[in-house]
Amino acid sequence: MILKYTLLLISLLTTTLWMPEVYAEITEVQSIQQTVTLKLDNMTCAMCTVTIKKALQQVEGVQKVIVNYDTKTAFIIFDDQKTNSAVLIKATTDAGYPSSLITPNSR
Ligand SMILES: [Cu+2]
Repeated sequence: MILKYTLLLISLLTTTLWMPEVYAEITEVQSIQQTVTLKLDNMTCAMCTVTIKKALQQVEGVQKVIVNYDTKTAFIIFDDQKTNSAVLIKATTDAGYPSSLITPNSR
C-alpha cells in the first residue's frame, strides 16, 4: 500500500513539475517567430553546414536552423524579439561564411 501511494505521489509530483515547462513551451511558440533564408558563401564541403548550423544556433533567439549544402542556403526560424537577420548574417560571417538575405519574411 505504501509503495502504491509513493508511486501515486511521484506521478503527481512529476506532473506538477512538468507543467511550467509545458507552459513555457507554449509561450515560446506564441512569441513572434520570424523566418529568414540566407545565401551563404564559402561553403566548400558538407562539414561547412555543421559549422554554420552551430554558429547560428549559438545566437540567442534562434529556434531552428536548416542548412542546405546543395543550395548553399540556411533557413532559420527565430524569435524576432531577441534577434534579427543582421545578427544572423554577422554570426555566419564571423564563422567564416559571409551571407546575404534571400527572403526577409516567410510567405
Ligand atoms: Cu567545409
